[in-house]
Amino acid sequence: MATVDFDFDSMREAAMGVLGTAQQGINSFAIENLPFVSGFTRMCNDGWLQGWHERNGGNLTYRMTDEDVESARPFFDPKPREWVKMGVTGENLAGSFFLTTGSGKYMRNVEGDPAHNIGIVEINKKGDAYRIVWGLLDGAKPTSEFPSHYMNHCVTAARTDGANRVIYHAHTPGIIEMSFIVPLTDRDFTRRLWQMMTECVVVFPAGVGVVPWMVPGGAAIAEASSELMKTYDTIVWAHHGLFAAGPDFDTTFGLAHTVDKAAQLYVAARAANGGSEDWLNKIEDQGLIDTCHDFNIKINEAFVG
Ligand code: 2HA
Ligand code: ZN
Repeated sequence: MATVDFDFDSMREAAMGVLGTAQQGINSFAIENLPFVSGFTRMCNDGWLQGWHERNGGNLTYRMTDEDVESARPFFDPKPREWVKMGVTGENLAGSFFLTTGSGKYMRNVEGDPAHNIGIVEINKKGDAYRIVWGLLDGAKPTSEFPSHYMNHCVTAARTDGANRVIYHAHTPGIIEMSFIVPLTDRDFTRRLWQMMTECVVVFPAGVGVVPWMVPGGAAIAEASSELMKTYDTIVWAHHGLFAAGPDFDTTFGLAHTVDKAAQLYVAARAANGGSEDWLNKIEDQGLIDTCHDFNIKINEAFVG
């Protein structure tokens, strides 16, 4: 009788190889489909489509919930990378995990290749260093603005009882244009933005804070921004763009969108008016106050009257 010589060892190896590849396929498919990752990558692409992210401009961070961390943990590297000092300290978010865009990475590439362009970092117990636990492949690092993002997260989380989770930085053209022609004060920017479109005062009733031109990427601009984030969800960086804070991707993107649309309206209306701010018609302060009253929203009274 003829015998067939089965080589069970090599058959098992081949089967394990197929299973291993399938497992990896499922894993890499799944992390991109976790709701917090897909919401994040969609927002990166939305900003790109608005024209706010030329080259590597702009960055986004999201503070993960405990459930997000548990759902992502199976995908974490077997061995986390080195701890890296941030140059700033924020104790109230020590131990948190963030999803962040990468330094030098382009927003337009995030959706197509998350693992190379974004990553998850863990903050240490002192709140002064991070380490990468997933993504940012091939030596990539978190955004150069990570110190600003982290400090802004610390103050907005404290101010909202933990509700705030998203910090977004975009090179929004309207805000950059306004920096040239409006005094760089919170009041001057806020009043002009509120007056441009009826719902602005409802969307950002506290107004916007303004940081004068500063060198980006360091601890000094992080400290200046986070000081203003104690009061505002939107910070103008003169001649650079804006920072927006919010509890989720929709609210934060919507805030940045509303603020920059108002800024673009201001610049266009002023140009159409021959450069003058002497408007024929406008929303009066009483109109802003009445709108907030009817929407049951508290307006920042420092900026009306
Ligand atoms: O390039 O936007 O502010 C990333 C930035 C730095
Ligand atoms: Zn920037």
